[in-house]
Amino acid sequence: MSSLFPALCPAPTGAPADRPALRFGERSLTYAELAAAAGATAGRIGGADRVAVWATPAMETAVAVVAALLAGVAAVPLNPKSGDKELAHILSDSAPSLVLASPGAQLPSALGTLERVDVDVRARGAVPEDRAGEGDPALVVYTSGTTGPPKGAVLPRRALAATLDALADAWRWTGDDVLVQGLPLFHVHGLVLGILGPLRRGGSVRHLGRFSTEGAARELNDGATMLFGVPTMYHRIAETLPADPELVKALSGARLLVSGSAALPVHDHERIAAATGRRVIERYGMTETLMLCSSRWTPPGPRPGVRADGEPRAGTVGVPLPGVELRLVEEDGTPIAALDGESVGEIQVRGPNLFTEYLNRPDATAAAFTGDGFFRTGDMAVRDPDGHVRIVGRKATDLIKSGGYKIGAGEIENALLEHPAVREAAVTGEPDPDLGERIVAWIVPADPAAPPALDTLADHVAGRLAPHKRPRVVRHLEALPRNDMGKIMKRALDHG
Ligand code: MCA
Ligand code: AMP
Repeated sequence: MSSLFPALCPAPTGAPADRPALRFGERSLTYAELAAAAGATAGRIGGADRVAVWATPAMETAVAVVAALLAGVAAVPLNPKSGDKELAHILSDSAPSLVLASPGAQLPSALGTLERVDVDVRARGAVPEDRAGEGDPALVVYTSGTTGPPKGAVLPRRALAATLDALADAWRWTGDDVLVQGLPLFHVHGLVLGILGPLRRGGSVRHLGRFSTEGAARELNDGATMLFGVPTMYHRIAETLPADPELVKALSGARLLVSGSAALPVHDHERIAAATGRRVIERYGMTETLMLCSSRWTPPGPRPGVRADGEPRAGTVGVPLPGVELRLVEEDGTPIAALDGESVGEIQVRGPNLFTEYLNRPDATAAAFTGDGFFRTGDMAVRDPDGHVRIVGRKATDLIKSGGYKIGAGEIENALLEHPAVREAAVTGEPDPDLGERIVAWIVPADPAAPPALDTLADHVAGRLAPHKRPRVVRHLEALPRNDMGKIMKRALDHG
């Protein structure tokens, strides 16, 4: 039996054979079909150390990752829109034995001579015996830091199981739930929570290919019970609700609406609650830690005697999930005991949900943990008297959250500096009603008479790194503000 996916066993141990597991557009797989298809692919990759997955928003990606997990092989999901520099880095760092892809997917030349295995979702094979240990790597997910190229967070199988079971407890998430989502499948939110989550519960997921308010409304009005999204998606929902009765009906009837990856603005939260009577549940996590906090879901309606602990409250991310040790610490490492809604400290966490290391980066791994094994999140928060965690900011101003993607200013600056029209570059984030933050490039042109245009720099960054890392605004300067040490003073850059 698969320890991660008991539902893939034949019934009665597993989910009913004909229960839908995955649906992407018109294509779907039942539990029996998924077990057979993933079993067949697992049989082709067994023995590999690590495999890359060309993570398009397609059925094959889900089957590929499940197959790797069944085979006990770590999977490295690749953003299919990665630019050449980013892709080259991830491939040389993670050194996969082969790449799993959808038949017909065009792979870039950066994948070079890597063996390609096409995933056949109609193939039939047996689920292999589960020989992997809970500490064995399940996924390597690349995440941006403030400087340099992205780092591969190695997530053990134990972390996946722990986080998904903790969420099941908090949300009463069961095999009866049908999730709809339109998230990318190369990050934790869309892949771990949004695909592996339903499969661990024996439930169903319908993936939209790409998010749209129409798609979410259609599925929620047709049997889906839960929606997962980033705040940008809920912002678009809030904007659309006043003119879309179908969307109002869809959200009003949903069991669970969950937002995460960045803070959901209170204004959007309140607009959705006012239009639908439903409160969006926020959960907080990181690639390295998986999920840390959430509001708890309780059935709607009067609940005399039920404590309000953990109920959704705009502006907070709820309470620590079962199994997660969470503390706030001051600059010097002193823990903050006060639940006063005022004392700000860095969130540090410990638990079975954590990653084990950054691949090939012992220095970065060591720096990320305290002596007593807590991971330093870099997020600053207060705790309310009832224990709710309220995130108030981040330690590093050089990390930007745009559309729910974490983006390091340093990697974009490095890419911009490789453009011949750029002499100096600094990157910041500024507030954006849709994206949360938008990327601003401050550029000292090589030739002041011919400063590079936004489109030129956006294409350059999209082609080198990834489209979501492209600047949305460019501002030209004669010089960057620097202190006596020559360090760029980003706070002096005027966002006016
Ligand atoms: C535009 N495009 C370009 C360029 N300009 N492509 C190349 N070069 C250019 N210069 C393309 C884009 O690729 C995209 O293509 C389309 O134009 C629109 O771009 P964009 O505006 O960026 O997209 P959007 O539709 O506005 O995207 C908003 C979004 C997206 C859907 C909310 O940001 C998104 O999916 N976010 C999810 C991020 C996420 O999952 N984060 C989780 C991280 P095309 O139309 O073909 O796509 S995990 C995490 O944070 C932790 C664990 C947690 O707590 O969850
Ligand atoms: P990533 O490294 O892409 O996994 O992003 C993790 C970061 O996203 C966290 O360190 C937080 O800064 C942010 N984040 C995730 N969920 C939330 C949330 N619900 N509210 C505020 N910030 C969040």
